[in-house]
Amino acid sequence: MAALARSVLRYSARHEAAASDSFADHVIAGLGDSPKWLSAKYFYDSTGSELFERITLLPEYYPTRTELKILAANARAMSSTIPLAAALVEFGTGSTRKARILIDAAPQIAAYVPVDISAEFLAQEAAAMRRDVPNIAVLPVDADFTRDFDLPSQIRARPRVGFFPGSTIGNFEPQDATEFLRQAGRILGSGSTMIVGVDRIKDEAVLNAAYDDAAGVTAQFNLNVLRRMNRELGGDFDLASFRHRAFYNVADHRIEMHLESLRAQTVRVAGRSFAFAKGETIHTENSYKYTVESFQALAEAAGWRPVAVWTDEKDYFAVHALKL
Ligand code: AVJ
Repeated sequence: MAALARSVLRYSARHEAAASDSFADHVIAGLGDSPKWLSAKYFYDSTGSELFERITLLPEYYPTRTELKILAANARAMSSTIPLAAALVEFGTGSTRKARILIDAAPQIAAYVPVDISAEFLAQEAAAMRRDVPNIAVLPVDADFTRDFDLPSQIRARPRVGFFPGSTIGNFEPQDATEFLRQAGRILGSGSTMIVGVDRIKDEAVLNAAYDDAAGVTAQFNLNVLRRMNRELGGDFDLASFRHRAFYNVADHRIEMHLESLRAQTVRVAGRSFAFAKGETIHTENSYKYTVESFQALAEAAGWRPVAVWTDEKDYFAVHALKL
């Protein structure tokens, strides 16, 4: 499913330091902490991935359709930032839909390198791309894109273009986003290009609605992590005793998602008991928003030079081109 790629992000350095790679250890660390937290990467089991796909179609959830519009409207201009015989390296390929827009507009792209931790999903997407675009080399890399990985030897001599759409970068803490871009630069090498989709700071009401939709799909998406803990870790969360909360934190420029306990209760999961006060929350996600300038400053701090930015008519979303 499209969302698998997102599951490798470190959502906070502090949180990650406390938690190991296993879901059980993560839950024990996060629910044992005060305030309680869980990494947003655990949203994306198969139900969560399907719910995320439904989110992208909601009237209130503007990011996906806005970015697709920006890509389609500016694909030729984006193509002009891409060198001859380049390799397009996509970090955390969810669906290849966005990359296809670039590839269709940039016939000089000679190779496509989707990087994802889900080998099965990757093989599926690679096969579809080979079928539809037979003239480019499709070279999938089964790796965690937030860590160091090796590019396929076949593209050693090619200029590289990184592609990181979807505002997935917003799930990183800002200092981790800088570190990620620096790391991407190390992997792609000097002279390379990076195209990054970033959600923008905007009217609070628009942001709040996008993460608390009228149909309640985002609420289901958030609450699904409780269901997942019940199923995978023998939990006894009563989903009716928690509610979805999402709000824009103006000072920190981020949407926060929480699960709020509607009563005082003790829950068992992963072989432990966790007490909740009435009104206490589990912090389940941060989704950082940037101005064009604040993202360019972040990119510059990571060693990249902003060369172009494309936006929509409402200034909701930005696609940045960076050069190293
Ligand atoms: C996949 C991280 C880009 O932050 O907008 C959507 C995830 N969470 N609704 C976002 C999400 C709630 C999404 N990203």
